[in-house]
Amino acid sequence: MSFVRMFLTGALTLTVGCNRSPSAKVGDAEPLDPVQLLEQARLTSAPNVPPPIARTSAARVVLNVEIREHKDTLAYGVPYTYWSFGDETPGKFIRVREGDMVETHLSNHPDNSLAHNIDFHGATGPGGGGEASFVAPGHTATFTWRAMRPGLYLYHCVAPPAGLHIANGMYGLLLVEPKGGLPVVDKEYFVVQGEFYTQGKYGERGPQHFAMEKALREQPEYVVFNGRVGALMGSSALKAKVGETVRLYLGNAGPALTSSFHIVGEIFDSVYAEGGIWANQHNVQTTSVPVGGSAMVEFRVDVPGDYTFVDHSMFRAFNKGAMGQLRVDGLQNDLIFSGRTSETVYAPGTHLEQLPNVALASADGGSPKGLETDPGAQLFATVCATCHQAGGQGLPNVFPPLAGSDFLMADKARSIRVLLSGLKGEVRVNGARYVGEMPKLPLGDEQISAVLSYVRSSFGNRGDTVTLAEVKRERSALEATQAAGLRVSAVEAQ
Ligand code: HEC
Ligand SMILES: [Cu+2]
Repeated sequence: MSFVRMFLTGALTLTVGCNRSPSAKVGDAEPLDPVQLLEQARLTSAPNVPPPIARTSAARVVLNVEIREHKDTLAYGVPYTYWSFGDETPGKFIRVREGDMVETHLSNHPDNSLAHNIDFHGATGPGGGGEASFVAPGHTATFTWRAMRPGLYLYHCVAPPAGLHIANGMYGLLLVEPKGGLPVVDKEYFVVQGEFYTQGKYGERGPQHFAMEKALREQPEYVVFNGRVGALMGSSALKAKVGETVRLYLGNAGPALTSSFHIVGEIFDSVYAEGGIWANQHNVQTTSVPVGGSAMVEFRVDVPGDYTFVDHSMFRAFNKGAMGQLRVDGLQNDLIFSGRTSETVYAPGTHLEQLPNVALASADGGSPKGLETDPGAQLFATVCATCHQAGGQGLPNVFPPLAGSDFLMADKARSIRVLLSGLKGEVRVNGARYVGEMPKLPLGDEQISAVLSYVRSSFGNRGDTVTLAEVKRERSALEATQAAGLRVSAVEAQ
């Protein structure tokens, strides 16, 4: 933008009157008069959303987007070559106003090896701009389109094969704000679901490459929010305070699976289904976000705590990465949610001895730490916490605690064997008796070393790391005994 144009923009902004027409109906076309204001597009990186647009008339919005083919981290220890708008997946959130002319400059970085383009679902015109923007490395394509219809829209690359470009990360969200704006809320964030089809299985270390057979079968190894496993977990969780209203802008790039978006322990006050601008439903538990589509949800947060959000197709959430967190700070409100008030033994006429009432140990150390960077923390949150609970405190009589567990800390080799073979029969942990079964989990040696190192040094535990060599030693010993025809369980080996 030239200096003169910038100066003009400033001057014009000052002289615009406040002529918002409250009677304007949705669907009324903005009069197609020449747009006089000029400004740079408002863009933010995930999960942040640019502030509402205060202008009361249309502008010519200059949007510069650069395409990068670059290495980034898909999950701990898993580098992947992303193709992105900008250098992040999802691309930046673009906020324009109904009636704006969007002057789009799409630059394909000279280091890239492929041609790409951009299809704005919010544009009216052939290909959403796909043809107009198709551009080779080292070139910039420019085209202008008018944001005729307000709503929340996906944008993505549609260069052939389009599925591959999307699966490699070329997508983002665009909000065309209605003339009168959206209802005012305290916090706005955006979350885009996407799939990754890697040659290696979920969590397998080392650089991963796209697997076409898996894509054709629509069986991704990864289903993630905002581009990678743990992007919205732990210290990167979305944040709000008790009493605040939150709007989430949801997108689903797919390219295959419809999302059933759900926040555990929260109800959407309003849902704008499929990203239209009418709140068409209230009090919704789960909303679907179609592939190539969007939805907006609004809710007020009333009770503090960590709220996990998922694609409620549960194996995607717990085994493929489709999980994030919203951390709500503020004062407890017992009139809405008391938290656990007591815990007693339930033994209706069984032979079980009556155990004394056990107070539930509170989670030491608060929320899980380092989820996005520590593979052990990630595994704990997605695998172990289901049974041993988020703070490692266990469930009295059902799941033994890992927090402060004498059983865990007394014998490192034995704890490795528990993870290698599972555990069945009676165990005593901190004086309490547990008769249950921990299944043999499909964990590799690196995963066992990571999760045990994490568990043995978290929740108040003070242990040293469990090295890969130690795990391998136990595995060979186990295999040797098995080969010798001896069946041992970790319990017998105590
Ligand atoms: C499906 C539920 C389940 C999952 C998932 C699970 N465990 Fe367990 N775990 C149990 C049960 C039940 C026991 C007690 C078994 C018994 O009574 O013999 C146990 C026992 C243990 C023990 C020994 C007792 C203690 O408290 O120190 C350790 C250590 C342990 N689990 C670690 C883990 C780790 C680490 C993970 C995650 C990689 C994990 N478990 C995942 C159910 C589970
Ligand atoms: Cu592309």
